[in-house]
Amino acid sequence: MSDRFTFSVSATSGDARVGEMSTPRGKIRTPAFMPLGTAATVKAMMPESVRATGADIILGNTYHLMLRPGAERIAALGGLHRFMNWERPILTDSGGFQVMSLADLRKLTEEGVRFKSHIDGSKHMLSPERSIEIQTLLGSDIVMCFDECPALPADRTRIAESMRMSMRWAVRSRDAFGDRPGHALFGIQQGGLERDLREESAEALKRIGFDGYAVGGLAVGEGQEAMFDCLDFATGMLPEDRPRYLMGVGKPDDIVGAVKRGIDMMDCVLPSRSGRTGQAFTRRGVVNIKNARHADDPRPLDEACSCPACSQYSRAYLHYVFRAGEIISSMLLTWHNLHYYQELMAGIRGAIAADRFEAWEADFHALRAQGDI
Ligand code: PRF
Ligand code: ZN
Repeated sequence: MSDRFTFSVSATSGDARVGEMSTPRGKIRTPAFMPLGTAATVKAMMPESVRATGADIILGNTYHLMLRPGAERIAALGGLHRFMNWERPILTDSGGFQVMSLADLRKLTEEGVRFKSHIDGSKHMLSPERSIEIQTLLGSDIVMCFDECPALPADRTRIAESMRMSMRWAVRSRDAFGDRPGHALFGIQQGGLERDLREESAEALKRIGFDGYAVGGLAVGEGQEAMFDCLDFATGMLPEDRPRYLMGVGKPDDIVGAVKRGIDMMDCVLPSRSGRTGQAFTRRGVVNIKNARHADDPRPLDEACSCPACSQYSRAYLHYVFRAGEIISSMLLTWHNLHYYQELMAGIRGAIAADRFEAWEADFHALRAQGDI
C-alpha cells in the first residue's frame, strides 16, 4: 500500500466518475458514502459491522470530540482509530459548521469562533489553527479546512463575506497543516448558490492547493432542485484529478444526482439517525416500520437485501421491537440502512464502470416510483 494519499479515476459515465483513493490505512472506493462516527462511534453499530456493510471510511467530528472526551485525551490514548477500534480511514470535519448549528452563544470573528458547549455550557474557541491541531491529534486521515457558512436563504453580501473569510481561513488551515505524507487536507468551496462566488472560491482554493476539494454550504435549506442547479456549475470548477466531496448529503436520490454531477464522496447522518427513528431506506423508497400495517407481516423489510435485519427477521418483529423501544431495533435498522447505502454506492460504481449510469439511474427511479410492497 502507498504511504501517500493518492486518487485516481478509472472510468467515467457522463460526468459521473468511478475511482479510488488510497491512504496508508486502506483504499476508499469512489463514489464513496461515509457513515457518521460523530462521537467516536457509529451509533448502534460495532466497527466490524460497519465494515460488513461495505464502508471503506467513516467520518468523525472535531466539534463533538473536542468537547468530549477531548482531543488531547484521545491522542494520549493512541489516536481516534485505536480509541474507537476502527483501523481504516477516517475523515474529520473541522468543527465550524457544527459550532454554528449546535453550540450556544457563538461569537464569530476573523480569528475564529468562540462558543459555549451544548453539553455543559463550558467556553471554547475554534480557529483554523486549533481545528487543524485537533484533527492532527485525532490522527485523522482526511483533514478538512476550517470554514463557515450561512444557512440559506441568506443575503448575497453575507454569503460573499462568509465565503471570503472561509478562503482566508483556508490559507491558515493549509499553513497549520504543513506537509504530512499519508494524510490529506481538503479545501471547502463556499459561495451559496451564486455562480460567481463559487468560481471565486474555487479559484482561491486552487491557488492554495489541496489534496481534495469539498463543496460546502449546500443542503442547508435550499432544496434539491436548487442544490442540483448549483452543482451543475460548482463541481466542474474543482480540479478533475482530485476527489470532490459534497458535505452533508444526503437522501438516496440526492446522492444519485450528486454523483451524476461529478461528486466522488458524501456523508450524511440520515441512514444512521433514521435507523433509530424507525425509518428504513429500501429500493422502493422509505418504509416507516412503526406503521401498524407491519404488525402481522411475516415478510422481510426488503427481500432483496442480505443484511441481518432482512435475512433473519420479519417486518412484524422489526415493528414490535421498535414500538417496544428495544435496543435491537436501532441496531437492526441502522445496519439495514447503512447496508442499503453501501449497496447503492456499489450499484452506482458498477454502472459507471460499465458506462451505463444513465440507464441505471432510470431503473433506480422506476423502482422507487412503484412504492413499498
Ligand atoms: N462545511 C463543513 N462541514 C459541513 C458543511 C460545510 O459547508 C455542510 C454543508 N452541507 C455539512 N457539513 N465544514
Ligand atoms: Zn436489509
